Amino acid sequence: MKFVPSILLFLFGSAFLGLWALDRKLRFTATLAASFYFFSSAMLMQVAFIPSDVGYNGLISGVFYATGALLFSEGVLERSRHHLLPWAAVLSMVGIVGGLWYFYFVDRKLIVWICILNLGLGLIFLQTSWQGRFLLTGTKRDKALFWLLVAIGVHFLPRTLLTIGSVNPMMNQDSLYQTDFWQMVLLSTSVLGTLSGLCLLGILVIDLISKLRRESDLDPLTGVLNRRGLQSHTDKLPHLSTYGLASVVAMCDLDKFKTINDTYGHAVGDIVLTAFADVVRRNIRKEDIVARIGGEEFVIVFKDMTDEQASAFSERIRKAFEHTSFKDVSIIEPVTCSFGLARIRASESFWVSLERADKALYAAKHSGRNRICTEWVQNAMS
Ligand code: GH3
Ligand code: MG
Ligand code: MG
Repeated sequence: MKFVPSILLFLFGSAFLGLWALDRKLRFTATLAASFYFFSSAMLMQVAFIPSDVGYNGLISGVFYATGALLFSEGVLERSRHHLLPWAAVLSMVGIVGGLWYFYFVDRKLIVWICILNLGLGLIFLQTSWQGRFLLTGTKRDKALFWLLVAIGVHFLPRTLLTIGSVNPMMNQDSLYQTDFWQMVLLSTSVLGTLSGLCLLGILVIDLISKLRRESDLDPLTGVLNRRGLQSHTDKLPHLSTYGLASVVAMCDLDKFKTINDTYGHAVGDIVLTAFADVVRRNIRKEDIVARIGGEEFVIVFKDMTDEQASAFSERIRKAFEHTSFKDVSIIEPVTCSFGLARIRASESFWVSLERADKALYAAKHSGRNRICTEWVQNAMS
């Protein structure tokens, strides 16, 4: 029975390691795995009396607890691309190890020894939550992580006070390890360890699922939305904005793209596609939507725009692309694109509006390419 907490913590460590194996880019899951392994080993040392010398047992398990707490904190911050302050980490480690050593080997004071370990660990978590207070402005998962850090940090304080009332200062470590009080400490640590592990694991699994969902909405070549992503974004599109304007959809197609592929190769074609997506991204607003829905076919949704504004934005993209030079490849003739624009009508689905934009694009292709045709003015401008 007494090994259950170590085993549970070990299993959580292995679960985090498994998550890391699934996605090596999530380095913080490896940090969290290491943290749980350190906690598990520290508990194992205490319940199995390894090493058997009480002073060294306390000292080494204390170092392991502190390392576990620092790795836990680093893992939580690393998830949001932040890091522990190095001086705070070094200071807490030196403070805890120095204190445990001094109050056992030099001036043996059991209560001070226990306070140093508990308060030291509590302070590591509280300092991390202070450093991670930006989590409070994040998602629900970020907030849950913040409060988890606070709860773990705060729980050490009453535990320390309780220790002072319950432990006889004259007692040595040997008899302390035999008391019901110590068993209670071990039990509460394992309950908290299990709850934290479950909470973290839940958060990380949801993180992973939402990352996969986001990635499945993106085109891997250009990084803009794919057809599926466009569908989910346009499902939420309001028909009329707060300004009373509707949105305009542009269907864009690269001109004579097959010739580029045939002359320079498919790899160069890919560079051109990526460059086009970059030009679009640079020339639209952040509320607009861009997606690649076919080989060299892109859709742009200009939100809340008048016909003239949408035409002007499209014209800006057309001109910018015409003058683009491509990274690491020399293409002799300018590569151009054509646009077909249609207004998104409240009475019809987005895809019907897109068909009308496609018709306008067809007109642009037939009237010479490298131009914009709109459903409202069927003649070309270039
Ligand atoms: P138009 O001006 O009439 O649009 O002529 P086009 O040659 O651009 O039109 P077409 O639709 O005949 O050619 C599209 C080409 O796009 C054919 C295909 O080889 C190429 N293509 C489709 N997907 C990709 C891709 O992912 N990468 C590259 N490099 N080429 C692609
Ligand atoms: Mg084309
Ligand atoms: Mg095409």
